[in-house]
Order: sequence, then C-alpha cells, then structure tokens
Amino acid sequence: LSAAFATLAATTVAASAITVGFSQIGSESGWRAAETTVTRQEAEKRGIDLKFADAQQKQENQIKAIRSFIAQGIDAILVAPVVATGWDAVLEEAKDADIPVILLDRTVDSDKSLYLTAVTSDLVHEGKVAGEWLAKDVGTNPCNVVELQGTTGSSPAIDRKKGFEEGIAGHDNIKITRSQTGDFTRTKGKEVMESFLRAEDGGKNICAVYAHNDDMAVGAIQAIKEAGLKPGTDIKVVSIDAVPDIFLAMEAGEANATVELTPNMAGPAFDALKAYLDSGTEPPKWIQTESKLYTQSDDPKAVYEAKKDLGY
Ligand code: GZL
Repeated sequence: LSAAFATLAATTVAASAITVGFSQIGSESGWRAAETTVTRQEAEKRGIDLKFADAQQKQENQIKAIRSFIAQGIDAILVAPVVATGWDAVLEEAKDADIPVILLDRTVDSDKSLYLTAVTSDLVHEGKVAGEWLAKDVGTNPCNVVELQGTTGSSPAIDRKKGFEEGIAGHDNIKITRSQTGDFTRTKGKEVMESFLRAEDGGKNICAVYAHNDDMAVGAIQAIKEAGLKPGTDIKVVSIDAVPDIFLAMEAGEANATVELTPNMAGPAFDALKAYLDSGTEPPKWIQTESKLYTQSDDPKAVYEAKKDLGY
C-alpha cells in the first residue's frame, strides 16, 4: 500500500511544476558564479521553480536555508556543501520530511542514505592530473611547490590535495614546501602567495604554485608579477576549474595548465530528480562529471572566447 501511495505521490508531484530549493555556498569564485547561472538556466529549461539562497560561504546559513526550504514544504533541495562535516541533523530533518536532497560539486561525510545523489567531478583525479602535468613538465629537475588550498574542510580541498600528492608520488625531485588555504578566492590567493614569496627569499627557489582553483591562481599570478618574477616561466602555475580568465593568463604565458570542472552540475541533478519523482527510480549515489586538462598548447584564446559568455 505504501509503495502505491509513494507512486501516487510521485505521480502527483510530477504532474505539476516542482519547486526546488538551492542552498548555494556563495560567489567566492568565477566558477561558483557560473554554476549559479547554469543552475538557473537548467531550472528554467525544465519549468522548475527554483528558490535560491546564498550562504556567503557560511555553513550555518546553509543549514538555516535548508530548514526554511523544509518548512516551505518544497519538492527537493540542492545543496553545494561548503564543508564536508556537520550535515547529519539537517539531512535527517529533510529525510523525515520526505524531501530528497542532491549534493552539487562537493560531498559530505554523512551517511549516503541521507541524500539522493551527489553530482561532482572526481576531485582526487583532478589533483592527480595537475600533479602529473607538473611532474612531466619539470622532468628530473628539483622543484619546490607552494600550494594554495581550497576552503579548509571542504571535500575539494581535501581531495585535490590528496590527488596532487598522488600525481607527484615517486618524483622525489618535486616537494610541496608550503601549503595554506586561500579559501578559493582571488584576494586570499594573492595574500597567501605574497606571504610564500616573502618567506622564500622573494620566490627565487619556488618552482611552481599549485592552486586548488583558478581564482586563487589568478591572485597568485598578480603577487608573482608584483614580486618582479615571471609567472608561467620563473614560477609555473597549475590550477583547476578552467574559468575564462585562466585562459587569458595562459595566452599571456602567465599560467601553464588547468583541469576543467563543468559548471553544469544541475542538469544531471534535475534529470535524476525527475526520474526519482516520476517513477521512484533511485539514482547512483555519485553522478560523476568529466575533467579535462588544458595547457598553453590548447589554443587558450579560442577557449576563452568559447567560455567568456557562460556566466563566470
Ligand atoms: C569544486 C568546487 C570548487 C571550485 C571553486 O567542485 O566546489 O568551489 O573548484 C569553488 O572554484 O569555490
């Protein structure tokens, strides 16, 4: 009987336009802004009524927003979780209210039964691709790397660090000598890179900077130039996201490599949600998006032109 009711409920919901709440982290990076743009477009395409909440990068604001969505009795919740821990209680409340939750671009440590699916890239793989690129680029030359980590405690910061270390494993000539969070922002990325340059005798023995996202890399590029060094040659720059501005830097020879992260996590999320609401189809717990390495030899000007109007 309960199965019949579930199907009836799902069918009823599917018949009318659905309302989805989106707890977005904020707008800390160009990539995040693009994800918001694309999510609104994907909702529009499907006639989904999207309720948007910007948390200014604070977990407590995300939890408040999710509770408000639950109180409004909406049909589903998207959340890009700023950090990986501290979600059990609010996810339990959503489950008790029979409101499916889908994670976008970051994961949480909570039990997988507490969310419908997570739409993310393979964050470890991204870091590994970045590490492998640097290993290939430097060969057997000694290379001291400074690392700009993403938001402390976020799954991308944890996984991209892990992946990069896997990528350089076995290359004892490559060492991460300094590593600190730049919180995924250009401003913090620049500030932390300035402190690295000061601490490393003006940057003479820094061979490369690995930034967990392009926005911190762009900030680091600014700091390197202001220190009188040439980013892209004196200090190699490798990062992740593939936002338009990193391709402008590549065109100028100031950045070397980036690993693409699609801003369209919502399309696959909405498709999985529809199958679930229409016919109770349980999606896999992870829907993986593709990653692609871009370097200076991939016509950065053309890539910039193709990406510049996508809402970054
Ligand atoms: C990664 C995503 C990260 C982006 C950053 O999946 O969570 O958050 O790489 C953004 O640009 O801040």
